[in-house]
Amino acid sequence: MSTVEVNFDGLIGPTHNYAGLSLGNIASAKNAGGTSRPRAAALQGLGKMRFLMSLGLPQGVLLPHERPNAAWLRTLGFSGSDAEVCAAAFAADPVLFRNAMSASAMWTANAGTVSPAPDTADGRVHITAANLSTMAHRSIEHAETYRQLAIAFADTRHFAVHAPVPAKFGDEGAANFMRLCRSHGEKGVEVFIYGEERQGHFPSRQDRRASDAVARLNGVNAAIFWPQADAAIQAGAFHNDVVAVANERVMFAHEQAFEDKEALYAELRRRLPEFEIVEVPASAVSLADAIGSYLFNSQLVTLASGEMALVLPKESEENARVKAWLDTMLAGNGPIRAYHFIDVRESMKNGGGPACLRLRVAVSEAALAAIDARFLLDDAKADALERLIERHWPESIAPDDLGNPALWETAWEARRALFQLLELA
Ligand code: SUG
Repeated sequence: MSTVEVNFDGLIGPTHNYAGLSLGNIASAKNAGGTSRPRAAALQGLGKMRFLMSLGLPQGVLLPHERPNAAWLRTLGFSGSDAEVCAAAFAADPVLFRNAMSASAMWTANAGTVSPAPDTADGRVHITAANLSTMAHRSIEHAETYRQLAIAFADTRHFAVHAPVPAKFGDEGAANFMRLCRSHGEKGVEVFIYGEERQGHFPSRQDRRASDAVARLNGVNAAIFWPQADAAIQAGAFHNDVVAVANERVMFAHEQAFEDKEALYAELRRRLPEFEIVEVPASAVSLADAIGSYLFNSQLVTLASGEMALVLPKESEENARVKAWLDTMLAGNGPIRAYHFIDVRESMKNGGGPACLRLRVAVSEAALAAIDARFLLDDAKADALERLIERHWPESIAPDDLGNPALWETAWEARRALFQLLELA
């Protein structure tokens, strides 16, 4: 039976804004205080999903979370109706309130870690929701993420969805995870990349113990745990997927992505003789260029022809050194045979490229059929979503708008309309 990989993209929510909440995320800091365009952002994200479908790949969608998050603010002692809770929180602590407005659930590479069936002890697909405990605005995602995953993957014949590991051990999900295998349907080696705290000015967000726990929860047969290079974290690679991506037997990575990279490559070769590394040297593309262009935060996909293609952000095309490297790569006879640039600029300005916006779930045909179809996309649903976004998503959000009750009502109403469209309670 054939196995396919479904990309579950996060639909970009109506409160998408630039509040600069993520220390260590250079784009988020640079664009803090700017005016966002939620409608354009959501349409860009949907455009990416449509593009992947046009490549012949199945596509899924996860939904924006309830924002502003009045339930969370209530746990912090604010009371009254949702609007009263938000008004009180905004008046008392506008910085705190910004966390309750973030649309960060769009970056579903951080929703959880997925171990496909061929890798796990019981032969089911295992998914552990990520706790995202390092950043306040992201730490409030896991409850709803877990609920959505539990609905989408409710069929326990094929799936097991696990609650996040406890908060002390920061886990950022698939953004720090790579799977190497001959093909999606074969047994893989799962590589868990963690950060080692070395007192740098930027935090590492993935705790080794969290990676260990996720591998145990998912029942992973073959796992490797490897430290992300501190140089990469301190240069702004707050997740491993900013400097590396893998697909089947191929890893596409920056030379400075990992500590002791030769040992990692040797271990991967030992476990998977077909392993192939496409490594970009710092002399061609510096870490700063890689992080500025998000070259590695691309989707590396296998097409029906068996060839691999990269789906990159437009920012990679606009960096002359990155573009030159990509052209040299294509002129050679490496495993990556095509590239496509797409516009997800609104998300990019918060440090979220094409790869951040999707969670990969490799499934057999039978498991695909068992996924709750409300979370799968086709052209008709994409058309309906587009109309919904055009109608309900705000055109722009300036920093001063965040405290405006009319914006809160618009966001809640947009979510109600979305849930109605998808027939979700
Ligand atoms: O966690 N940005 C996200 C970007 C996540 C990117 N994901 C992956 N690399 N997989 C983050 O830093 C910025 C939000 C703000 O500043 O308002 C933000 O949370």
